[in-house]
Amino acid sequence: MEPQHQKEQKIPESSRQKRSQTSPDTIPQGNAVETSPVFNLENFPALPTVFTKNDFEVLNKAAVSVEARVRHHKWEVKYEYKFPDCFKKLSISINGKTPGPTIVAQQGDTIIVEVKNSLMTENLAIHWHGIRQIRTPWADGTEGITQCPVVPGDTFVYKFVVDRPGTYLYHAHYGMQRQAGLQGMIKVLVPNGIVEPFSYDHDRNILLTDWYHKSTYEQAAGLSSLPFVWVEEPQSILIHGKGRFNCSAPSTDATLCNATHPQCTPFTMTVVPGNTYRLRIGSLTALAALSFEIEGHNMTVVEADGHYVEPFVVQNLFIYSGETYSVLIKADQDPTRNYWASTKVVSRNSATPNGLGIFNYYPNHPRRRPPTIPPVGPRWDEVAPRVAQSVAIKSHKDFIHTPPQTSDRVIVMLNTQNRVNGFMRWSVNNVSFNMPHTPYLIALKHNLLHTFEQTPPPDNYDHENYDIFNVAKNVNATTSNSIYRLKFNTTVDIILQNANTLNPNNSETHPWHLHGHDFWVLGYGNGKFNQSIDPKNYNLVNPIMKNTIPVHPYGWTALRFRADNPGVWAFHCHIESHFFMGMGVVFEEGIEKVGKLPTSIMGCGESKRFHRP
Ligand SMILES: [Cu+2]
Repeated sequence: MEPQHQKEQKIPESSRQKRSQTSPDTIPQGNAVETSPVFNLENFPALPTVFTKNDFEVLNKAAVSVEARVRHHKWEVKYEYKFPDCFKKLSISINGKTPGPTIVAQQGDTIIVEVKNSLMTENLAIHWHGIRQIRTPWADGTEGITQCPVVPGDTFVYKFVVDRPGTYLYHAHYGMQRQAGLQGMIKVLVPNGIVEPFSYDHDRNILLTDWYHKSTYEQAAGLSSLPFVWVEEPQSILIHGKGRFNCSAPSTDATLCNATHPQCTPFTMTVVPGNTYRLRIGSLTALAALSFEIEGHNMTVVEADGHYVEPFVVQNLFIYSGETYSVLIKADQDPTRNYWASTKVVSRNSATPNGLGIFNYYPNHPRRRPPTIPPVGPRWDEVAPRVAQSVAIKSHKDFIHTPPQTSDRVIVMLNTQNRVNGFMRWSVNNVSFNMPHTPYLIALKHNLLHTFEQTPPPDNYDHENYDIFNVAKNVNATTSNSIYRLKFNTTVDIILQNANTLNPNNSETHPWHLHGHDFWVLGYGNGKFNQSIDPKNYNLVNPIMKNTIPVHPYGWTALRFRADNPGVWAFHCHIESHFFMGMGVVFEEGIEKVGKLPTSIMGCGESKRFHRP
């Protein structure tokens, strides 16, 4: 593939065309300091697979200037008491904010985040979710995989390029720290002069999360105890950090709940009648799959995980942890009132109340209660509409990245709940993942192969004899920290195969997230995947590319990716407790092509001897 940057030419600021026919909000600078306005094209990473000929043509036609900037952020991460749903809880903040500040950048920019760990007694690592980290695999922020944890008092500098426009996320990737609040969004805008395949007047973003009142430690201890203590359902759903717990509910400690605390005023999105809003929605729930809707308004889905979608209209959007979407919403209803924004837990029979916010038509008062009862949302136990929405997401016709038509390797991954020495675990092909002490990236680059198990995990399960519709005959699994080593530049298919849990008649939804890549979504199916029949029905024409995908109850999901990004990459269930209990794998590809590792990622396990402070 030819490098695209040689075709680009710079145009002076004054003659540059308006960035878009619409007027997306300008980039707020906040604490971002642009330190270098000059872009060195030589440093711009090559873009394997996902930058198509079509993209080159679009770029060339527009004679776009990719005058990338360096955006410098200084973050202090600490614990603070917060009342996001009126209930007092120690929460992790970034520069005082939970969720953290939204990173706004333009395609091609270099992001530098200087993270100071002021958590006092806790390590941290921050993952940039959806950013592929091409040529910077050490900046992926996955503790135990790409780096050692950042110890209290230390400052760690993440530096990476955002090479593609779209909506992305960031969050802690250390223990179960994410759900304590260390999370936020990344918005990458198109270069000047590029017109997106849809138009809007304003660009907004919201992060959906679920919220527990118990601490992460209490939960982690329970999950790894005998007898097992489940985390249960979350107390609240938060819309961009705002929710509302019923302080007068029985057994609520009144001294910890303050219904009039200013932090738990409802989330409000103010709109001007007649205008169209691009709403970027991300989910970083710890457990919940969600449905999101704006009462009385349709939403047109236009982006998923940084890729343009062939537009389709929904009343409610199903969104799984780790996913992002952009929807267009037109403020075209009766402007004399406000409307509900509502999020509901689906896929689990949850007692968590719907998360409510206000879709406020200017000039009505932003907190004026809508005159209607909030929408009840879809049934939690109806799988078909969720599968239908997954299937509906196809690549926009002008932005198709045609997938390789064949693959070199097929890995079928049976998702099961198991026991290991009596402890509750989740497994892939009967292997439950354990994290090593020396991060794989360092271990592989420095040939410390004795630091993790070398027998690779299996590429399949006993699909002839395993009954996915019932509790397994043998519920025991093994643990391992071994990894899948992929031949560089090969095409790999992954089939996620769901099954029954340890409870009869129960199969859960698992959102799987791949680091370092986007994958093509080839198809979904019910029941057991049939390797000789089902691949014939793969969508090899216009599949969407994503980085996070659900496997639905008792179903399978097929995806394909190119192992073309040198590094070591996690692929795991994005439910915090499931990954904690072993539901993940690790891929290595092209380790010999990885550049010299920065010593800042070292200092733990056997990498102690490489660390020079
Ligand atoms: Cu899961």
